[in-house]
Amino acid sequence: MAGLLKQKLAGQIPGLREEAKSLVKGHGDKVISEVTVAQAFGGMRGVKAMICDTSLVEPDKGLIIRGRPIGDLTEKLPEEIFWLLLTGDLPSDAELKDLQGEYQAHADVPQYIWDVLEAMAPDSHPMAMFNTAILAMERESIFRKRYREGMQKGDYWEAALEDSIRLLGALPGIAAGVYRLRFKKGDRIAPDKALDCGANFAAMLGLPDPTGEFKNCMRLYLTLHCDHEGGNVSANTCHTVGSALSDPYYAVSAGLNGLAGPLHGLANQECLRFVLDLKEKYKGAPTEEQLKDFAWERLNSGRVIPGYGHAVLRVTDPRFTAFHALGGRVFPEDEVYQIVDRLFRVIPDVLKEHGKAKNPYPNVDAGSGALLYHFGLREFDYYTVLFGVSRAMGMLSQLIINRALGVSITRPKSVQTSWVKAQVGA
Ligand code: CMX
Repeated sequence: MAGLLKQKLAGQIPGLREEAKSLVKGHGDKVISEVTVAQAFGGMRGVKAMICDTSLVEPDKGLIIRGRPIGDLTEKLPEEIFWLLLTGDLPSDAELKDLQGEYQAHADVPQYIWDVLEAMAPDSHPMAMFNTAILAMERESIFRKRYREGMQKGDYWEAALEDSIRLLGALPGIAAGVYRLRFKKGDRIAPDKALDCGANFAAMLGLPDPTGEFKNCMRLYLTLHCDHEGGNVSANTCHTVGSALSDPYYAVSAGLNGLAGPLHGLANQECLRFVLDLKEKYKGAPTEEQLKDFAWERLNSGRVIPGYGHAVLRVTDPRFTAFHALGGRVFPEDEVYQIVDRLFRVIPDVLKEHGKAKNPYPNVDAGSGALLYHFGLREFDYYTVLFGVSRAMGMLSQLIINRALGVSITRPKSVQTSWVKAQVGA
C-alpha cells in the first residue's frame, strides 16, 4: 500500500516523534494531574494520564475534531473525517479519491466470515456477531505477519495503517451483512464501489431509500459518532490492548466489546424507547403541556429523562443539533420526530427548575434513534453496530498515532485498599 494518506503521515510522523520526545526529555518530571481517593475508586474520572490528539470534548462547545467543532463538519464524508482524525487536515479531492479507492479495494468481505456468522446461534446479539467477524478477520493482519518477520519499531505505524484501512473498508459490508442475516432481511447486498462509504453502507443495509435521505442519514451518523477523546471505555480499551502490540483487529474488537455495554453504546436505544413509550401513551405526539407534566411525574418518581444531561458537556450537544436539523428538514410531520422536537422545547427548562442535572440540555442520543426509526431501521439491538462502524475510525486513528509515537504498554499502578487507608490515615 502506498496511498496518499500513508505519504502524508510519513511526512508528519518525524515531527510528532520529535515533539513527544523533547516534551518528555525536557519536562518529563512535571506534574499534570493528581489522583484523589474518590477518583481511584471512581473510574479514574478526570485523571489526566493519557494523550489523545485526535479529538477533544469541550464543556461549552462539544466534540472538537483536530481543532474543528463537529458542528462545522456535518457536511463531510466519514472518509474525510478519518483523514482529518489522523492528519489534522481535511483531504483534498485527490486525497479523498485515493483513500476511497483504498477502502473500495477491501470492501468485499471474504466468504469465510459469512460462514462463521452463519454458524452462530440465530439469536446472537448483533454486536457479538460484528465483533466475531472482526476477530475472525484477524488472520489477515499485516501487522501481526510483519511483526513476526521482525518489523522495525519505526515501521509499526505503517502496518497498523494498512490493517486499519483494510478493516475500515470491510466494516460497512460486515455490519450490513450482520443486519441482513440476524434480522432475516434476505440475501446480502454486494458493495457498490462507485459509492462513498456512508452511501454504500446505506445501500447494503437494503432499506427503501427513494429520496436518498437515508444515505445522508448514514453519512451523518458515521461522521458524528467518529471519536470522543481517548479515555472513554472503547477508546481506552482499544488503546490498552493495542499498547501490548496486539494488532488492530484485536484492539478494535476489544474496544467494541466495551461499546456493547449498557453504560456506553446503548443509550440511544433507551432514548428511543422513551420516545416511543410517550407516543404509545398519548396515542401520538403529546402536547408540550402534557410532556411537561409527564417529565415532572418521572423526575418526582426518581427517574432520569433519557437523552438529557452529560458528564462533560454543558450545552446542547452539537451532534443532537445536527440530527435534529436533518429530521426537521426531511420529515417534520413524523410523530416520533415531533416528540423529540417538543421534548427539546420543554425538558431543558424542566431540568433547570428541578435543579439536579448539571447539564439540562440534550445529548447525541436524544435524537439519533428517531431518525433511524423513521427510515425503517427499527431493530434496536442493531444500533450499537452502527455506532461501532463509526467509532472504529476514532479508535484506529488513535492506535496508528500511538504506534507511530511508540507509546509504551499501558501499566498503571494498582494499590490495595489497606494502602489507601494507611495513606490517608483512615
Ligand atoms: N434527568 C434527571 N436527572 C438527571 C439527568 C436527567 N437527564 N441527568 C443528570 N441528572 C441527575 C443525576 O442523576 C444526578 O442526580 P443525583 O445527584 O441524585 O445522583 C444529578 O443530576 C447530577 O448528575 P450530573 O453530574 O449532571 O450527571 P452525571 O455526569 O452524573 O451523568 C448522565 C451524566 C448522562 C449519565 C446523566 O445526565 C443521565 O443519566 N442522563 C440520562 C441518560 C442519558 O441520556 N444517557 C446518554 C449519555 C450519552 C453520552 O454520555 O454521550
